[in-house]
Amino acid sequence: MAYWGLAIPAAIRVVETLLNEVAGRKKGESPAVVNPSNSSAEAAELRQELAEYRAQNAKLLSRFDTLTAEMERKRITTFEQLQKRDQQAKNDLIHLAQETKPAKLEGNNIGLFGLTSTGKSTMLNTLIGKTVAETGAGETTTTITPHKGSKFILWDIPGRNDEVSYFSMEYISFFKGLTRRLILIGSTVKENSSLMRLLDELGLKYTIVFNKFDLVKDAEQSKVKSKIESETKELGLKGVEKIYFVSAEIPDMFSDWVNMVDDLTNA
Ligand SMILES: Nc1nc2c(ncn2[C@@H]2O[C@H](COP(=O)(O)OP(=O)(O)O)[C@@H](O)[C@H]2O)c(=O)[nH]1
Ligand SMILES: [Mg+2]
Repeated sequence: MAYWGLAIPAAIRVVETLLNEVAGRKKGESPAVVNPSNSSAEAAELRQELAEYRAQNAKLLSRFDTLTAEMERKRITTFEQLQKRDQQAKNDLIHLAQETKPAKLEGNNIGLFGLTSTGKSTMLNTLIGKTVAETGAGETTTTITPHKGSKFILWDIPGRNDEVSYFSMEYISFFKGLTRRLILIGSTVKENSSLMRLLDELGLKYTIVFNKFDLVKDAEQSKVKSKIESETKELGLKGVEKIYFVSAEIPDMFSDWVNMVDDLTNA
């Protein structure tokens, strides 16, 4: 992991490692994100922090494990399915989530959520002002990665289609610890409403970002805006703070870009 400029604070690195371990475990990978053969002082400290975290939270972690094992058995992978098929498990999850403390993230930490190809990595590069994340067709980023800019730390959160990683103490703690949650969409609010409903239940606010607005014809733009706004109302979403219509590729094209950057800078 190579970083530039000011180093990523250790607390942030711990959270990054935890999240990627959970995601790996849910995919059936072995949890060796922290390479055991890496004997550097930094890696040793990280391993120690992780062990302490697990010891401190052992009880809550095991309650989460029991619940998610049950959900896996029932093949429940999204929050929407959970709401429809298992009210009891949903209530249990909300309960555990309430007991989960926000991750202690230093500074202004902003999460970029969105399905594959909605433009998370492109937006991150534009916001930071240099190419730090790989972009392109398909999912080029498979792990959660924090990138440090001068005003914020941006977290690229790959759009996995299975959200089972989200039903974990580590992820919920991370969601709670973020200063802003941006959910990028490509054409409809519905494409990611399951995540929005989960955040609603956690009492967390989020910002919807309609990216690639440059691809919408001039004559269609106001229609698309009203469609997205009415969709948000119809879905009954509670935590929507703002909706921005932007182009991460041509940021100067829409004034919402500057408004969004101001908002993020003052988070
Ligand atoms: N026209 C247009 N294309 C974009 C915009 N943002 C991203 N893209 C393109 O969409 C594709 C996916 O972008 P990427 O940032 O890799 O998406 P990610 O999977 O969400 O990280 C790339 O080919 C980008 O060049 C935008 O605002 N306008
Ligand atoms: Mg990406």
